[in-house]
Amino acid sequence: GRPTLAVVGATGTVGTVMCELLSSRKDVWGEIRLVASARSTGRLVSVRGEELEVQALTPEVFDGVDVAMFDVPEPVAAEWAPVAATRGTVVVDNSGAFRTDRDVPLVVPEINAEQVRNRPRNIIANASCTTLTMVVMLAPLHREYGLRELVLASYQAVSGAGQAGVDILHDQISKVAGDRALGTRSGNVRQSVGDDLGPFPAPMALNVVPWAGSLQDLGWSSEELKVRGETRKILGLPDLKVSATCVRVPVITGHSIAVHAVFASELDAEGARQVLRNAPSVILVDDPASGEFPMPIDAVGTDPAWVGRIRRAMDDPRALDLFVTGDNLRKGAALNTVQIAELLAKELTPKPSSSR
Ligand code: 2RA
Repeated sequence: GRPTLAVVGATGTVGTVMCELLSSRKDVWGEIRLVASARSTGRLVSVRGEELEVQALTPEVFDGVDVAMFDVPEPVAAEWAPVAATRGTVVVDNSGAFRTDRDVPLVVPEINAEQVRNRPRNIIANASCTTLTMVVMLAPLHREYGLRELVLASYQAVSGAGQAGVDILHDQISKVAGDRALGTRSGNVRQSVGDDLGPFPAPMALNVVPWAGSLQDLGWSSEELKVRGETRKILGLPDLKVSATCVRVPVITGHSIAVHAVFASELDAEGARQVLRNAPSVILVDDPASGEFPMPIDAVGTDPAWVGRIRRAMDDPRALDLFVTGDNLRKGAALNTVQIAELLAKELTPKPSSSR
């Protein structure tokens, strides 16, 4: 029969998108089990048209499970993914717990699907949403022109910080609405939104905050180091030069990234567009004359990376400047995890015996 799937973290922002995606792929899985923290057990979630009851996270919940998709906080994944893996479940983990582990592949099906088989720990890692938004369009350009260096700035949606991020932005927008004086004098936005900043270090409404994640060495944020490390691992470029600045912006869902990419060989914008036209999971939206740009309000809820503003760098014929936007909850997290799980399902589903 078909493999059994568990969704661990089924009631979170990403878990909810996972359940939606599973409902549009009917004939892949047999039993689906929804698992979440104690406060969510007993809740009913509709998947594939049936109401499933959310179960508590216990070792036994993995008995008989072939594949488990995890979207839980890093410490929870670090503790529970090995528990599932030792019970014979292949874990696809969305957290950062295992991404840098040499024995754990970091898989993007459009780029390195073959890495799914290289899983000595029975754990496969999913990259962070910022990296996934960018790397799907970078890989085909790298294959064609040989990527050497990246300089990027991200414009990250608040849903990357979960429901709390979305809620605080809505609350702050309602507080600042209508007051035309706000943002015209230092401090008056802070005054208007008050002390509750939710998961962010500063007010999000009418602002941009040049920070995501936690403080690491030499002033870098965890988000910026993740983008660098994950991009190197996925593309197999351990010496790739990457300089990232990750910025949080008042957008609900849809991460965007301005990219300056330096290649080994000379290229031009039309050549790059041609490569991207033929790339999987990428759509070109690049017609400034008609006001067509990749933007989160259009990309949200869709699967591909939206790429535009493609131009050759003015001062380097081997460099390209462009802008990419993608849904950070979908391809940035849930969809890529579902795609990896489906590669596993194909491997685990017994082939129909060829009738003689
Ligand atoms: C963020 N990339 O946007 C991180 C985790 N989703 O906050």
